[in-house]
Amino acid sequence: MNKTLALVGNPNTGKTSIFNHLTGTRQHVGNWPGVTVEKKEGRIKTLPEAVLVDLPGIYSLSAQTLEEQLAVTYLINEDPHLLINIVDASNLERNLYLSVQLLEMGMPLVLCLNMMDIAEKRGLKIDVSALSRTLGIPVVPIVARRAKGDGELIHLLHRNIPSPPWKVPYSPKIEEAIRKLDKLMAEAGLHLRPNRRWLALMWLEGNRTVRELLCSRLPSDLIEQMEEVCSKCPADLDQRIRNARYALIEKIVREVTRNSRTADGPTW
Ligand code: GDP
Ligand code: K
Ligand code: MG
Repeated sequence: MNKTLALVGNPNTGKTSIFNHLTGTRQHVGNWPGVTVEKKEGRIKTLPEAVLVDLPGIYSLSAQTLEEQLAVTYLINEDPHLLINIVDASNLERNLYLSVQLLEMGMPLVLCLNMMDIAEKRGLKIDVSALSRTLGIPVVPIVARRAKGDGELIHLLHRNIPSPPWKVPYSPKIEEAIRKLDKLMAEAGLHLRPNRRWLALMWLEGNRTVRELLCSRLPSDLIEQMEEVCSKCPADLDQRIRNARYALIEKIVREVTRNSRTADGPTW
């Protein structure tokens, strides 16, 4: 059986560089359905049963841009076996926003810390094992431009990666809204691969792709009840959800990074 692996990350983090290293000439370039955004698929030499997909570059799963919509639709419908999240190590905080959303989605995930050469040049030290422990997933440092770290990544891809239970702590009001939405979806017998907590969050954030999906799967009276939950929430709800994620990310970044030039952060 084919195993699908998907490369996901912000634009210009090295996804296509890694894709090219891993697949060589064993690749096929087409378009995503209905649009002229390039879709690359390929096979990894030492993992012939796997199909590697290079997803469009995105900053979040909010489904505002075409690329985000394509990626979210892909993640929900194609149900890849493993996500390889390519992260720009020199821009950790911004990149981790997507990582946190992917962790909330609950799919098996490995994190590739790319651009380690740039991070080093800037004097940025990242405690890779601490980051791995905090996120609960494997983290591999690489330099895609020089094909450094490919071996460790391929080694990881042979392993069975579990999806860790992962939660961002939100305020009591948001948690209550999530609980209500979760209950409504559970009562309707909704079973989708992304967990209901993630679907609830995306609903609260006004994610268009998730909205279309749920509206097509659930009866209209239930959709009305789900809308009612939103209408009782503060108007800046999506901002509050973002802020909670960023607060957690800031804390993680403080704990796992140190700048040798400014000597801030922990020493190890
Ligand atoms: P994508 O947009 O995520 O597919 O990123 P690309 O693979 O197209 O890479 C974007 C740019 O970053 C290219 O110029 C790459 O050569 C460069 N790049 C990729 N990986 C590294 C790396 O580890 N270090 C450095 N310095 N540059 C890199
Ligand atoms: K690019
Ligand atoms: Mg690319």
